[in-house]
Amino acid sequence: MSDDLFLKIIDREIPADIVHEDDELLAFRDIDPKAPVHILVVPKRRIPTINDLAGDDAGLVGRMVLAARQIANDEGLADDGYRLVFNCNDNGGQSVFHIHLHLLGGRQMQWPPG
Ligand code: DGP
Repeated sequence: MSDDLFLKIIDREIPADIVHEDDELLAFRDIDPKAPVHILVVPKRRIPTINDLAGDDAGLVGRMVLAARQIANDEGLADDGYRLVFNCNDNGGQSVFHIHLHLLGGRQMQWPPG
């Protein structure tokens, strides 16, 4: 069994509230939401951090953003706006080492982030 939490969700070993699935991506609601809508867009292939992306992962990352945009639209966030975030390593606040794009919306975001 993998120790990668998000692979366990992808493999349905751990339940999650899934909002989107396709051949290469899964999106599900964050267990500890930081906004009224907080969804994680995750590639099914494990890439630990943004530092580990290869040049030919550009298409994958683009499709993660496009999936997040579609989900934001489906969640009714498009007009008011939303935030997309990748955290990387300690200073970035990354806690799960399987890249994921946070989609946050439903409230006013602050800048700069804490
Ligand atoms: P990050 O800190 O950027 O690595 O974000 C990891 C996120 O993953 C964090 O917001 C909480 C979420 N998370 C952790 N464990 C679980 C889980 O078991 N299920 C779900 N749905 N989300 C989880």
